[in-house]
Amino acid sequence: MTDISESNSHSDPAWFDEANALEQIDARVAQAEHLQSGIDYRSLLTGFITDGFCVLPGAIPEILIDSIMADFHTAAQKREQILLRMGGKYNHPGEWGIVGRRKRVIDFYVPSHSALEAILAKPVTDFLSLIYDEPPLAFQSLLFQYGSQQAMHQDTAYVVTDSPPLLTASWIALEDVQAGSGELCYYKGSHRNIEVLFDTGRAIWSRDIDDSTVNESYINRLSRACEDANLELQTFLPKKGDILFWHAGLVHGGSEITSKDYTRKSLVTHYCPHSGKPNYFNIQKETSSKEPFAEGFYSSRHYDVRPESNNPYPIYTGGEDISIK
Ligand SMILES: O=C(O)CCC(=O)C(=O)O
Ligand SMILES: [Fe+2]
Repeated sequence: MTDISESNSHSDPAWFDEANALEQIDARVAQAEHLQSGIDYRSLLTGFITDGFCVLPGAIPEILIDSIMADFHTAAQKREQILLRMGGKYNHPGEWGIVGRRKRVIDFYVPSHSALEAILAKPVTDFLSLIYDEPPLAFQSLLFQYGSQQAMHQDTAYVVTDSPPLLTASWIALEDVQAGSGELCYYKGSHRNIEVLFDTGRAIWSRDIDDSTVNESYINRLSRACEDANLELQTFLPKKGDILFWHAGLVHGGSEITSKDYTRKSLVTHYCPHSGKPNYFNIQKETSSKEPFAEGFYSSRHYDVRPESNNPYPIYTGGEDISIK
């Protein structure tokens, strides 16, 4: 069942990884049409290129976030429509009782229209279209109620597409995040020159091929590489509605939860260019589709989002047969 094309077919560097990327910003922003006013896209691109991430404050209106959270609470009563994941396993229909701690809701933008509006909000599609030179495809998301405490990693190790350097993610704060809640953390600048392979020699981890020691070794060597390069470990303490975008190579994770009652409500989404292909398109060929929404597109490994399917329930709730968190 595993079908991981490790061809990394896009061998040309993305424009934002070229040596003269910073010099390209002005022309690219000037050429872009209909960008939302009041947002400094030049600064965002500069941060993304230089640091591997950038922050867009107050990008998602409070009312939309409240609506996502209302959908989240309604969803608790409609367990069949929601897909949870915990400890590398899917959980469906979700046992909601302990959702708080380690569970995350997968692809909540399908059952929640408000979540879809947020992950393809205009500032998001504007920024990602500048990055991609075409509209983005949102293809996987995780909604967290508490900190993930996920080990440091680069997303390309687990989230597989045909164009690894073009993978991006957004992290939307669904509340003001407090220190101690298991904040998102990252090594600033780690998207450049930090490349650590698994002991297998591969750049991608596969749950059905590699055991957990392979993963642990990778995690340890990755953090060590960042420390050896004297990269600064930073944490993200956003306000509700702020968005952080990160580059495919940014080494990041969830810090330890030191105040166990603090929530850390957040929505993470992975994107590739609209013309790109998430790995699951090679496996679920019939049901994988790219649906337009606002100025972008979305797809899901877990739901059949084709309009003709009209099926609100997840269709794929199985085990971990490809690397895509
Ligand atoms: O939000 C976090 O703690 C990390 C999530 C993450 O790394 C991811 O979804 O790719
Ligand atoms: Fe990640």
